[in-house]
Amino acid sequence: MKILPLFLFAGICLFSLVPKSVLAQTKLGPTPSKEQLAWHEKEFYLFIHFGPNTFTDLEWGHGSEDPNVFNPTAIDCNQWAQIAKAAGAKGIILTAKHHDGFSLWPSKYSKHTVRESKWMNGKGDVVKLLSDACKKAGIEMGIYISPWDRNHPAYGTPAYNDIYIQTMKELLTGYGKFFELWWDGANGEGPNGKKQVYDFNRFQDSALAYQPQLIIFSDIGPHARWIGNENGIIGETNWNLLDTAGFKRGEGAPKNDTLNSGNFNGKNWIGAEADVSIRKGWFYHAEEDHTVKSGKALFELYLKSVGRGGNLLLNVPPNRMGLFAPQDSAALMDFKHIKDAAFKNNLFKGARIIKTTNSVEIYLKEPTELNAIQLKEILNFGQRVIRFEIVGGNSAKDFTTIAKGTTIGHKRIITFPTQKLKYIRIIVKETKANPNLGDISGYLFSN
Ligand code: FUL
Repeated sequence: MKILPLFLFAGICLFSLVPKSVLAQTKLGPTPSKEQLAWHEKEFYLFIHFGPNTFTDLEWGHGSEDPNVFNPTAIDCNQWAQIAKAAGAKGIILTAKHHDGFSLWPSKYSKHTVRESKWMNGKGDVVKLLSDACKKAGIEMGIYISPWDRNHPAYGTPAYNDIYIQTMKELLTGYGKFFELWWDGANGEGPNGKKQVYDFNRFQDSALAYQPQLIIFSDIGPHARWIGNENGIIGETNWNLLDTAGFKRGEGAPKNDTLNSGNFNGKNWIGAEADVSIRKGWFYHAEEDHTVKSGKALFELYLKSVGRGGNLLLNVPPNRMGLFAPQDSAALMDFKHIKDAAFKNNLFKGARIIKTTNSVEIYLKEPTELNAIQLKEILNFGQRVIRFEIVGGNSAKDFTTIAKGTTIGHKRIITFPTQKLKYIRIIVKETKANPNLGDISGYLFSN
């Protein structure tokens, strides 16, 4: 294959600014809000499952647990926030209330809370401790408030919808801004054996009235979506677009495959968020200490989530002391180390770059070993690229195909067997409209 014409703009660096041609463009299909654009930039944050289950070794508490079981002996939310920060996480989402209904803050609307426990003589508030710790560490906080409540006596009656709204109000008006509100789709039975008919429209309107900047996550957004699995793996094809009309959260949600890849022509911008636990369960269980994923495994997950245009929400559950366990902290630090090392040297730095409408050519000074290329799409005007190919070689004669892929989105990290390359060409083979590619960089990840 022949190299495209001359390097007209020899010496320019990678396009880090939005090019004029992009600014002049009009929107194509649904586009992200400014909050969603900021959310895409976050890429990686932690999830914290903590509550009575930590002490009873359950995953789904029954709601009838004695509140006194909740008694962390050395809780330190600063440790959580500092480790999150050190791991490169941009925030922490806390299970303020899981399905057992136990509130990690002294909610006025429940009798199953930290107030009823002997922890800190009933004066404790985990939401407050974590929100202070996140502010101190300079990371953001999000909140998981399970609509399913196996404790609340009103669950299963219309009154519960109002109670749920009041509960959200307490959290959304009492602790400063949260970046995300996490809605689980689970809808089981409550203490009276009844299931709740959730009024999600009112829940949504109320939550956004209290905190308009919130990104609300659920199977169908409205702002961020579940990816159809809890393994942290987003589809290789990943549209930030989803059709939600006629679908519900939980049962009645779009098919898992659809959630995993989005809809090609979806009517709403709803980015993918991959939730996965660092260990087997969502809550801490000592017998699962050996299941903690290695730093390398976490980096693989990063490539399959953030590297496929979504965000990674990694659950790290504190132990019964109320601390991240040493294994989990060590794995997080390994992950950070591997990730930093992987992206330390952008081998395309200083390269000549030529951009045409549908291709980008990278001309390196000398043949260079590479096994990863990172692409980005500027999303302000819509996600566009359908299919691309990466070709390259050492001379015009020996060009071969290095990788092929579908969709780019916020970030696409393509890995391939190590090759020595001097010329690389990214060709957009199919696109909905003029592609808006952002920075392109190349790396040699160590194996
Ligand atoms: C699920 C819940 O049922 C699990 O307990 C956990 O909270 C997970 C993140 O979402 O649907």
